[in-house]
This record gives sequence, C-alpha cells and structure tokens, in this order.
Amino acid sequence: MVPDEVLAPPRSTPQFIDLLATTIDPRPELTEALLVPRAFIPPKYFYDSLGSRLFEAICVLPEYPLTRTERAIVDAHVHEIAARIGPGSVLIDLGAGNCEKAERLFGWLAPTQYVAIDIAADFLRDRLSVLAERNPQHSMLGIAQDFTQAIELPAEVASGARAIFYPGSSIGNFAPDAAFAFLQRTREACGDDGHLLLGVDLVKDKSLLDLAYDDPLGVTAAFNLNVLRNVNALLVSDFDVTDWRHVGFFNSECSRIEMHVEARRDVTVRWPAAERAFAAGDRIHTENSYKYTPESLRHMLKQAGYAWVAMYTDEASNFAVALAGARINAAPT
Ligand code: AVJ
Repeated sequence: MVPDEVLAPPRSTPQFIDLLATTIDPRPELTEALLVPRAFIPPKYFYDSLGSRLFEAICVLPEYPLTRTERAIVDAHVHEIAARIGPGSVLIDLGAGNCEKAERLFGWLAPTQYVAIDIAADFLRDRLSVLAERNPQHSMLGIAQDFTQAIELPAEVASGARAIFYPGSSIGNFAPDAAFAFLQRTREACGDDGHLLLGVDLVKDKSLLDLAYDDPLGVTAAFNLNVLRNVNALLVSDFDVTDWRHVGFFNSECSRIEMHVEARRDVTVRWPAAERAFAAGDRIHTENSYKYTPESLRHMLKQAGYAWVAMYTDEASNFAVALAGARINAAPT
C-alpha cells in the first residue's frame, strides 16, 4: 500500500482552528430565545453547511443584487482601496463564507496572512482548502468562531497591521446599537495601524427590498426554513419544516428587513430542556437586516473611533462600501 501522502502530497492545507466548542453552547441561547413571548432565532444559525450553500444561491438570484453590486463597487475602486490600506496587512475576513469576496482582494492587498472566520465550520474548512490550493503563495488561517459577541483573535493570527473585511451587509443583522458596539470592537481589533472595509446595503424602494427577501423561486424561503433544521441538530428539537412558512418583508418604519417563520397550524415543538406551543399564525423572528444611508454609516464609523471614512457607492446608491482608517495620518491627501 502506498500512503495517500505519497500519491497526493498535501500542498498547503491551511491551518484551521475550531473555537466553536470552546466558546458558547448554543443550547441555552436557543432555549431562551424560543421561550420568550416573541420567540426568535439569532440569524447566525442560518449558517450550517446547507444554509451557507443556500445563501450562495441567494447571491445569484436576480432579485438579490447586493453581492453583485458590492463586487462592482469594490472592483471600481480597488486600486484606491489598496493604496489607502497599503500592502502587507493581515486580512481578517469576518463571516468569510466561501471566501470569494476576499480572494478578489489578494492580488491588490498582498496580505501577509489571510484569516477567514465563520460560524459554518465544515463549509469554511472545505472552501478554504480549495482556496489555499488555488493560492499556494498565500498564508491562510481558518477559524470557526461566533464573532458576534466578541472578536477574539488567537495567537496564530500574525502580528502587523490589520485590515478587517466585513462585506455583504452582514452588519445589518445587528440592531443599530449593537452594530455600533460591533464597529467599536472592529476598531479595537484592527489596532492603530488598521483599517475596516465594510459593505452595507442602503435604504431603497420597498418593492425592491421585499422582492430581494421573498424571491419567486423560494430560495430565500428555503434558506429561512433551513434554520429550523439547524436548530433541530443543535438543540435536538423536533421542528417539522412543513409546519412553517417563510415571511420576509421590508419594515420601513424600522428601516429593516424582517424575516420570520410562521406556523401554518397549531404546533408544539419539543426538545430536552423545554417545549413551546405555537398557534397557527404565530411567528418566530429569524432575522433583521437593517438598511442604512451613506450619511448614517459614515457617522456611525466616526463615532466608533475611526479617524477617517472613504465612502464608495454604485450609481443608483443601492449599496455602499466604506473604507475606514484608524489613524488620521494614514489618510491620503
Ligand atoms: C448575509 C446577513 C447580509 O441580510 O441580506 C439574505 C442574509 N437573508 N437573504 C442579508 C440574507 C435573506 C444577508 N446577510
């Protein structure tokens, strides 16, 4: 028998650290969330391997232009963005998913290390190893972590200037006060030589937003309902997906998308720690996705401690990419 390594030498399998088991136990968090009067499930639980793949499918829907618009904005300004950040930083990708957005920056930023952080451990591990094979010259580190409470970077993260990348408008999942606190934590994590590159969806026509989160093909519905399958796996609960329907719409007063799963009939959900009865029509709130204006975004970044903000948008101002710098003298003239 020839050992596998001889036939296919592992080329640059990236280092991978799973911090999920050592951080928070999802069971008490989910139990509490399901027992409060207005039951909810935090949106980070969308992202098991299937959920991450369903999100990839959402990103190619014509009704969901966010990903493509963000890519076009970054492409149009990548030269300037790279000049402002400067070469040789540690690129830290929060919610890296399939890592495709960050990969497009490699050639421009020439990072000394690429650090991909995501809650979907298996999905990230798979995508990162493919990425490493495609980019053997780059040093990579994968971290499975829930970074919503704290951004904790293990010792394996290289020292040096940090560029934090938080694309895709994931910041919208935080309520505004929590988003602000999160930006303060990014400012802390990036250090005085650091930068934040942030992609944020902007307030626009309600009909466009409604369609983006309730597409006719039902991909968003599948993505939303899949959260129940992931909760079943984590909590050992007995949600039956067929008992629930997808609800997604723009709440203009709150400037946010809301997604819920709504009970089609009276159901009781059971798991080891507890049970909960839902009447037909009752909802479990699964996601908020806040939409900002460039002005509110700039203000929030300045308040969070960034010295300067460069704001890039598309022609129609549908989406904004903000580059924020920690230190004033890092700003170009
Ligand atoms: C990944 C949180 C940015 O809010 O647009 C897509 C997730 N939810 N369709 C978003 C999502 C429904 C997405 N984020």
